[in-house]
Amino acid sequence: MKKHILPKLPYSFDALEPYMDAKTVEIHYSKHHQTYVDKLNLALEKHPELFDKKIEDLLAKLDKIPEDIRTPVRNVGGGHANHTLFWEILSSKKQNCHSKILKAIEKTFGSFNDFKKQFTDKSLAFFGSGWVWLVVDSKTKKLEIVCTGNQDTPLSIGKRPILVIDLWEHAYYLKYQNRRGEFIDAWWNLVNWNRVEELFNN
Ligand code: MN3
Repeated sequence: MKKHILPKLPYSFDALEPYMDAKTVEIHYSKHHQTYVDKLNLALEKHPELFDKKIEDLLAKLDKIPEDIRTPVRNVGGGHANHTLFWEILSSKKQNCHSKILKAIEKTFGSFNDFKKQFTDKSLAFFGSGWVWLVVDSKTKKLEIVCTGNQDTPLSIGKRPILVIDLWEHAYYLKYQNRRGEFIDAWWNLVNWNRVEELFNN
């Protein structure tokens, strides 16, 4: 039986300053994300055979999860997987989008700036708590921008996420309060395009 653990943050709490402040990163990672991991482990104790499966595989087939823990797996399991990707695709080193992912973005959205505008507009317009994603559709292999509420993940609808922004207020409220637009603009400076490229090529 292998319990889920909080993945190591690939940078220090203050590495994303000034765009994302150290206190927000610390609380978001060591409190919010940790709680999702703990609650997921607690739920899986009722069906310990599921500890052998990867979280992505559990979320991809929610209908196969026993009914008594399906909702917690969806909510806190989603919270764990979503935050894992969220941290992974951020970097303290400013990077430009390049290589194959840039070509694919240009092919789908016209230009990088058109993609950035669409992604930003959807993030601004999104109501409530949730996530905006760049995904690869498992069947068509095409890029798409997808929004999900709460802790839902595109994995559950057959789409593979490669970029994501967390639009829950806990992701930005300490520094930006109600100014979600400023947070989204700042977030673009942190995207780890090298990692997004790797995820795209996988
Ligand atoms: Mn969050």
